[in-house]
Amino acid sequence: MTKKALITGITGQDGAYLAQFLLAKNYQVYGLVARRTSDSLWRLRELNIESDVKLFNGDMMDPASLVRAMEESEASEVYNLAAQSFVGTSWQQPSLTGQVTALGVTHLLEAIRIINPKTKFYQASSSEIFGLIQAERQNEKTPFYPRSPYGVAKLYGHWMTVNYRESFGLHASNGILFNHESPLRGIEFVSRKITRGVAQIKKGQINKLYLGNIDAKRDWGYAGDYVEAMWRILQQDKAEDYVIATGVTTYIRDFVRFSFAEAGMELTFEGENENEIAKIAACNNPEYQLPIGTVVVRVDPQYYRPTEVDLLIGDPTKSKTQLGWKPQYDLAGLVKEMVASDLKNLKRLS
Ligand code: NAP
Ligand code: G4F
Repeated sequence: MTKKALITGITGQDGAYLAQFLLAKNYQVYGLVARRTSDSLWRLRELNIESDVKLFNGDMMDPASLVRAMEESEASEVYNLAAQSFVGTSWQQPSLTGQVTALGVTHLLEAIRIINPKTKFYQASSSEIFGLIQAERQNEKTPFYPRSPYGVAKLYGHWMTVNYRESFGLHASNGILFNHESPLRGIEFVSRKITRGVAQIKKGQINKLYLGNIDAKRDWGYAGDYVEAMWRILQQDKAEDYVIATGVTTYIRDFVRFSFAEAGMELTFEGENENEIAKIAACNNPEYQLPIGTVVVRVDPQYYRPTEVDLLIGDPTKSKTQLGWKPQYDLAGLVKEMVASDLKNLKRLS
């Protein structure tokens, strides 16, 4: 019998890749889509799956719409990927972040209890809940210390998932995912801002890229690898929580360096913090007309956050041994694909 899955956040980076992955496994895929005045289906179109999924209008802040989506989809697996997911915005809209990213999880868990408590539930938890890290490498046993309203909201969703598993016996699991990127990443996140910036500089559309704290470190993987882990988590007999990460961490400044190098430009960094600039040190790509010494990156304190997560590095031992999951992409492969995509698709608006 065809399996049915409901994905909230299907229009986002992970939602689109997960829908593509499940369709390839012959699932019937349903998605919850919040009403927007601008086109939010571009990622589904990019992957050529827009007409293969069935979409319901709904919102994580509207519990009845979630009950209806559960009822109409008859899903046996629910992936809750919807969130106000940008950490920076969570200080400007902390209440909205709490409504969507935290309370939305409870609304969906309640919809599952009402319609079909046998439904398997995946919650998109986040390495942001480790925040001010309490262990050198973060795993499922590491204490949490979120550092942003987003991190706090995710921690609420995380614990509600655990609580509904323990209180009502739901098959409810958290995937504690570390940063994962792709050509479909939103342009506000630093990875895509950088790779798109490289393409814009090349085409002469901009001459400088302004960034915030480039001394932070992240454990970056490829989104396509991570959606497979989500599916594997729901195929387990017993619901549990899993860290999904590469186990490798990299400075933002090195992501910058690698991205420019991918396009044929070597950089040197000068100064510290707000005086920091990156200049072209060598340019082996004849398509670039920029002279050696041109400043292409400048640190702008407007992108600093009130509190920062300085370092994340996951320990994915449990997911490797229990789920048999391991990432296929390394950072070099990821950067290569993102830069190539941005050079090709610069006309695309997002
Ligand atoms: P994303 O691209 O920002 O996608 C977020 C999705 O949530 C979009 O489809 C968005 O719809 C939807 N959404 C926002 N507000 C909503 C609302 N009120 N009601 C219904 N839907 C709403 O995020 P992502 O990178 O794919 O991440 C997927 C999930 O994993 C998120 O929960 C994120 O917090 C979490 N996570 C991500 C990472 C990562 O590195 N990517 C790591 C750990 C955890 P619109 O398109 O219409 O705005
Ligand atoms: O790309 P970011 O905005 O991602 P962040 O804050 O790590 O959050 C992402 O990963 C989480 C998992 O750990 C997810 F839960 C969350 O939904 C999201 O997907 O920023 C990464 C780092 C930060 O330290 C930030 O301060 O890059 C630093 N950064 C430096 N300059 C910048 C910039 N971030 C952004 N967005 N823009 C800058 O100009």
